[in-house]
Order: sequence, then C-alpha cells, then structure tokens
Amino acid sequence: MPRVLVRRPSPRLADGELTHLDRVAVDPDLAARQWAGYVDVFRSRGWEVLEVDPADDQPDGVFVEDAIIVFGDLALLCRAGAESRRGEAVTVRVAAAAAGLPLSTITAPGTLDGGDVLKVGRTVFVGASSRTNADGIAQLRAVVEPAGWEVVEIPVSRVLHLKSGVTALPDGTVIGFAPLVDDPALFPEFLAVPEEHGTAVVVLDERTVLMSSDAPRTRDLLHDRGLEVVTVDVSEFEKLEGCVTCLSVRLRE
Ligand code: CIR
Repeated sequence: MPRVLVRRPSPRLADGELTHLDRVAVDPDLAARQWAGYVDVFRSRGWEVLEVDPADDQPDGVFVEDAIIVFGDLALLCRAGAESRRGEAVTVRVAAAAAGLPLSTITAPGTLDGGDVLKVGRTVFVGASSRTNADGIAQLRAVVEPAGWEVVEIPVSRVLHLKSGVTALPDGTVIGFAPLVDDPALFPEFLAVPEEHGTAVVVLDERTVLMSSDAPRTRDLLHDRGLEVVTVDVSEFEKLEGCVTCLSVRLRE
C-alpha cells in the first residue's frame, strides 16, 4: 500500500512566512476543512496516511514537503531556509523513524527546502532559491549521487520554491506557468500551462494527478492528454504560497 506523510495545519497558519505575496486574511476553519479534503483524496484511493505530530507553534508546519525528501528508500531531513521553520524538523525526524526510513540530514550552514527538489526519473532538479543555498545543494549531491541520482541545479528567482513554478506529470513532462519559470529550456520536456495554480500536480498513479481547483483550464489540458485529474480547493494554503505538492510527502517511490 502506498504511504503518504502529512501534518495537520497549525492554529497559527495565518502567521506563515510570505515572500512573493501580500498577506491576506486566512480562514483557519476553512483551511482545516480543505486539509481534510486533501487527505481524503489519498485515503479514498487506498493510501495509508501517516500523520506527523502536530506542531501548533509552527505556522508553516503543514507544508511538510519542505522538511523531508524521499529518494527511494533513502530520506533526507532538510534544514529550512527560513529560520522560523527550523523547528519543524524535530517531529518530522520522529515520523521518518517511525515509518522506517533511513535518514540523512542537511546540516549548517546548508539550507535546503523540499519544495526546491523535483524528481523526474533518476534526475533530481534542485532550485537555487532564496531558501536553498549552495551548501545545501552540495550536501544533497553528496547524499543522492552515490545512490545513482543525477542532480541538476535550476535558478529560481520568480517564485518561492522550484516546485512553486514547475512540477512533473507521470510521463516525466515538466509543467509550469512560463512567467514564473526562470528558464523553461533547462527541462528536457516542458509544457506551459495557462494558469499559475495549474503548475502544481501530485502524481497519484501513472494516469492520475491531483491539482488545485483554481486552474480549470489546466485541468482540461491535462484531461485532454489522457490523465484523470482530481481537484481540491486549497485556497487558504495558496494564500501562504503553498500548493497541493507542499502538503504531503509520498513514501512509495
Ligand atoms: C513558506 O513561505 O515557507 C510557507 N508559507 C509556504 C511553503 C510552501 N511550500 C512549498 O512550496 N513547498
């Protein structure tokens, strides 16, 4: 059974970090309902849902993707680029151990956010962003290259994380909203999508993706490519520069 790691939103979600967006009101009750709906998608499709312990004092803790990256049966505990987020790792470490994942750790002065790491086949695209520094990227290389992954560095200046601008379809095509991507030519196969919130997809299986309901034209585009597209409303997380990918880590890969 495939497994997915999630963490429920903190009551302090509205205090989360913002880099490229202006702060607007976040409805914590709606966020909690949207999160439950998101988790239900996995549950209803037979995924085992593993919850990291709540971290109510960590406003951005729900964005669990940033704290840990899984490469096959290897996991890498990140060191957040934003100091306010460093406390999230404590509980994620415990959850990774409980899930039986052998763990490597990014250490100071390195910083690496999971949102900057996109795996496509055996290629690991890593965003050099405001959150992920050169030392973090060097440590990532040292962990994954011996295990047969190729690391490719990608400049990220227009969005928070690499995966705020691009993600990948089940066939490996990288999709992105061109105005948010520094250089689409760096990806072997790139498909431009028509909406900002259409850039993020979570691959549920070889023919199914999960994406935001706030990108109907992108949904149609992906449907026309033969994919089943499941949509969820994640508006409260999008207000905090989050998206569907940030809310989970899949452990089956
Ligand atoms: C932050 O700025 O860190 C959070 N408010 C949003 C993190 C979103 N995570 C992601 O794109 N992987």
